[in-house]
Amino acid sequence: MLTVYSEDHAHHHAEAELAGGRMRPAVEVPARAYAILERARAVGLGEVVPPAEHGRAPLERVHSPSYLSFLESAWEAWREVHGEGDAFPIRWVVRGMRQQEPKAIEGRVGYYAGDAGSPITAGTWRAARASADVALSGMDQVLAGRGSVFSLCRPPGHHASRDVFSGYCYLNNAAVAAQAARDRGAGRVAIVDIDYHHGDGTQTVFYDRADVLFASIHADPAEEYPYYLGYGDERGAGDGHGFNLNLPLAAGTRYDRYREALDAACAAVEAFGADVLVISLGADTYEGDPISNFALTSPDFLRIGERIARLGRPTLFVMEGGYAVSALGENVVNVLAGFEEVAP
Ligand code: Q9C
Ligand code: ZN
Repeated sequence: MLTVYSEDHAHHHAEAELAGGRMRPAVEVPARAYAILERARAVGLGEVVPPAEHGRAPLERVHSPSYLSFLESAWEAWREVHGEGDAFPIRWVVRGMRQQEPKAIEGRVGYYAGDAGSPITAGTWRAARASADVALSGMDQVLAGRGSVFSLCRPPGHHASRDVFSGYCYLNNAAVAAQAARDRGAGRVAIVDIDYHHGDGTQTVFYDRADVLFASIHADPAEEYPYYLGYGDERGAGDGHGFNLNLPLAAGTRYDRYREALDAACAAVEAFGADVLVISLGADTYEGDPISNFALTSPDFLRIGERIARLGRPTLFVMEGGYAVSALGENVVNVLAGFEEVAP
């Protein structure tokens, strides 16, 4: 399988995140991407190529121009006030407040932030743009007729919506790639999100649309981040009604139960008749993940890849979460290798 990868991810390297009431070492770190790349090379997964620059236009199909301008300028504006160091929100726009971007950087950060665990660093914009280019270049290859491509994105994207950064995500790589496929003539695009966390950003982007199906298997948001979206009764709105499928699962979920949810997501993709499939590939469902509570084993990831391949669709894998760095390469590449066993 072709892998698209950019070294530029390393420009996003936060020292710490606010978690559990204190600053803790960041878990979304450059070593994640290096581990995946190393494993892909070790098992001979296939060629690794850099992305092509796609510019701002495909980003503006998903994100608002004002949000993109904010992301591009936020760290510099923060540095002018607070000096070197990562930017974090400390104030949010909540119920009853004016939904409008203020002038001060502290107010701007809080206006666009979904949490305080997603620092904006000096190189975040550069890395996030490269990550979106990795997804877009992968989609170029899929649309050109490659059956499957792996976009080794970092930072991840599925918690970012039109104008919100959150959950270590700044630009929604999977949504940008799915939209690009639609814009270039793919009739129906399905996104299946197998990250441990609900893809709230992706769901929000496509919630009122019938041309992009979003199906997600994730930890029950009543118990787990992102808490405020991802429940089973969210089926889509307006024209999009029936084109959103959430499959929340309990803490401790093992593969026997996970497989049933994956079958349900795959059945939805079949019924929808997807021309192109985008997989938001998180491996934080692994039993050893430091911030998650499912119990999938490394061999289970082979089964996931095999099941996805049986859908028989042109497929773009877009990397999302997964924080057990020592097992991350094996788990991610197992999904891709399992896929190739069925669909070489
Ligand atoms: N102390 C993705 O997997 N915070 N994002 C968890 C842990 C947010 C995960 C707190 C987790 C976001 C792409
Ligand atoms: Zn996740």
